[in-house]
Amino acid sequence: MDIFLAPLNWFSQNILQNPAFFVGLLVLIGYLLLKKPLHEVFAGFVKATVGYLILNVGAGGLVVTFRPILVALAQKFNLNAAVIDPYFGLAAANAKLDTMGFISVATTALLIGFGVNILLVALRKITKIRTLFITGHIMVQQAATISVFVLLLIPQLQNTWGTWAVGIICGLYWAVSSNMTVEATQRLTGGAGFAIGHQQQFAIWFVDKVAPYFGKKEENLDNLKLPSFLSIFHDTVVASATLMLVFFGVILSVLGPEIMSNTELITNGAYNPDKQAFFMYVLQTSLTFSVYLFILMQGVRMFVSELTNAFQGISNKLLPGSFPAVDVAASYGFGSANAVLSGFTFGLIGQLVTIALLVIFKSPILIITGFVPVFFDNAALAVYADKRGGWKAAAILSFCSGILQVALGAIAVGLLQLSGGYHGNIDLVIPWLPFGYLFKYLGIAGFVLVCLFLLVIPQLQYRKAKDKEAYYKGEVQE
Ligand code: ASC
Repeated sequence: MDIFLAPLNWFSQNILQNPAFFVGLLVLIGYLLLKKPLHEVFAGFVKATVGYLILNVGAGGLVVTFRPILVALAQKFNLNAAVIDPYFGLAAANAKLDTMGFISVATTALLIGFGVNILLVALRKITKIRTLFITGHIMVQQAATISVFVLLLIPQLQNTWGTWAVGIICGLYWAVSSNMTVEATQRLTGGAGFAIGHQQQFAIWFVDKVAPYFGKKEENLDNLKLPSFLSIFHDTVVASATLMLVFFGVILSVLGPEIMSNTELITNGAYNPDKQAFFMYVLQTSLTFSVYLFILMQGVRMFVSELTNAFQGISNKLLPGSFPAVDVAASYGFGSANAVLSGFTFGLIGQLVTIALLVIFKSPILIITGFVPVFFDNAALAVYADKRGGWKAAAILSFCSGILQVALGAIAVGLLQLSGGYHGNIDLVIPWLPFGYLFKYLGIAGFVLVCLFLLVIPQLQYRKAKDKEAYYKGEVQE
């Protein structure tokens, strides 16, 4: 058994859970299949891997710098609350699985899920699935949260079958949800040949469908007529720096030098009173947001263009008609320049209003804004919404998403009896919260029902497509 398991575990740890190398490997294989000269294969591998590593620097910088600041707010006001953020969610889910005696389920389920996804693509003539979810760090987080959903809420599965059940449902969710983003993403990117495999695929599908009802696509953020002095905000660096100066400027000033110099709390970029004036520290930290955002977009550009070209090799020869489902940040460069920031802003307002309501109505479970969902989810939803329904759709839909993330996040914390945090990304409340209730009240029947529901979705997508050839090619059909 070990002979099979050892290479699989090696692959899982070194490649699958490290998407930079996974994407690099896909580019390498893709270019080899396209019979490119070896030096071009090598260059493609390097550019894709380095591009993804740059994306990691940007996304990682944003996450490690700004997450602790939001969490410190809770400390300052003595709030004992759950942080809705996938990294906190991962810790909370692992703690839960540990007390239940199932800590190793998620890693095995990850591999099973990936296998299920490949199988579903291979059988695409029957399953209608076109997408392979390759965002490993997200799969790790989701496998842990989904393990809690399945094992806690369906006690009959608290045995070896449970690992298979978690793996199967993870694989189904990865394949089906990313498949739902093909049309929206192709429309957004003008046919760049990738889909989204992250934490908001159901929401992207939904936003793409409803955005036209909220406004006109011509009235998008790029076309927004701003008075001449405000037009400087069409530049992402200027806009993000100014917004963050106001937003984090206020937060950092409220937190004050004492908390910000506590290195246990502020693990990255803590304030050092001996080296800098506090005002300058606030200025620098706020502007750092623009730095990381800029880096992130740069990395995305690099790896997306390589992956898009190389994946043609894979989708022509290896897994015909397949699309890679990648990190949602890949979509940011294709929208209006300021959609990302407007999604973050309106999502944040939605979250803060809802948190205030939880406090006012004395909810037994309080929620703290987590950086990852409020930024990455809502930014993406605004990018897609703006493309289809202009700035009004972007604002309204990201605001609604902020409300749902908090309100339903609180319910999920209660349902899963988690302490300290919940995953919090929009897909992990809808559809996962309703899935959870089906598990809880119908047990194994609920599990089967959810699997069938997931299997039916691509069938409906296929049935709706007027041109079946175009469906497999991911061509946009109006
Ligand atoms: C997540 C998560 C991250 C970011 C990153 C965005 O959900 O866990 O680290 O979003 O993937 O590019």
